[in-house]
Amino acid sequence: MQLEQAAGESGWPLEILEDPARQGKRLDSVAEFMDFLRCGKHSDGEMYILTEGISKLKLETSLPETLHQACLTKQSTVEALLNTLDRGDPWAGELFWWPPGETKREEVCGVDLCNKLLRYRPFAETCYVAEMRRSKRALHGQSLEMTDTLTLTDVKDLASFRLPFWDRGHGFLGSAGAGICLHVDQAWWSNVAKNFFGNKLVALWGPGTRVLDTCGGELFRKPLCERHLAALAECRRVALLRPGDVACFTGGLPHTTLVLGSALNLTFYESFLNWNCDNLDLLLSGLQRRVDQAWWQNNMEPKFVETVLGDIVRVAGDFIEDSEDHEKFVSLLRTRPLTAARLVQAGIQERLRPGTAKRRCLR
Ligand SMILES: O=C(O)CCC(=O)C(=O)O
Ligand SMILES: [Fe+2]
Repeated sequence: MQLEQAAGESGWPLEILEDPARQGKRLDSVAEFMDFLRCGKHSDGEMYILTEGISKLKLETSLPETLHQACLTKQSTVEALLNTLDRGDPWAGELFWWPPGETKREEVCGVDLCNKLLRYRPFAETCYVAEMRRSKRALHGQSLEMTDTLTLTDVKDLASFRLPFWDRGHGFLGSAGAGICLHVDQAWWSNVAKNFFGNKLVALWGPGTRVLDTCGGELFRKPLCERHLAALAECRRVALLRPGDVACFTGGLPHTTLVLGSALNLTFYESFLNWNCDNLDLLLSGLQRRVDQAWWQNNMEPKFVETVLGDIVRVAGDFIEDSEDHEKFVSLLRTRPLTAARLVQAGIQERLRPGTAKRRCLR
């Protein structure tokens, strides 16, 4: 898809989509992209895109075969998934839809994804399936981790380095006019977006933006109102993800997406924290937010915070790289007052005491 067509279908101004100063940085090199994942600064709103990343990273066969086929052959999100779901292996996921002319989403209630899709089937409104995953965690084939991901291999398996936190993540499926409403993630970590099929616009705002106050929880779809146009005029990065692209940007800054074109769009996200202290600082500041805010800016529940911090502390404390960056990372983790208190609560602070970590070289 060309940018002219994307502008026409979305209502996002062509001059913004084409603006060289706002382009996500397109790369051809896997090594450069992996370097951005491993230690790049994401907290300032940078976005990198690996063109044809799915094939370059050899992820073409990482989807369940039924889902892969259904995305290529079915016209609608509901039919594609109903065709895919196996009743013996239930999947979970949120099912959102938008009443005509509305930018705020409604949700189909329930737990079982198949049941929600069956109830939604008679309706013709645009819908989006978010956070698609297995209902129960299972042993991962390659790593022997317990995970609810649906993908068979991830960028995580291909990386030659270890990161403080790396979740295999979830999938998003929708057709033209669906997408994720403007939000920041519940945890301000980084994301790697694997755009398997279809076209999707992504906009990302920079630090200090007030865009959540004016447009939080809204989908930027045609016809765009003045508020949305004004918001887009201030975005830091914008990208049209085409089939096979892989992108990396933080979920700790406001972002929104919109599916375009006639094909179904399927994107899987992995979430991670790398060794860059600015990204750790962003994640830790996000953990200080309240937990009673609207969904588009809410913090994660304390029990999840403890799991995430626990993972970070375990990796950062046990796996020592002899580098200044790593020293700084551990020291920031140890000394941030609020984090330190939560580490004590979770009973894991002693893992970060100087001198207790095993000294082991990463490379
Ligand atoms: O719609 C998408 O691809 C983005 C999903 C997303 O930002 C999220 O779930 O946090
Ligand atoms: Fe997000």
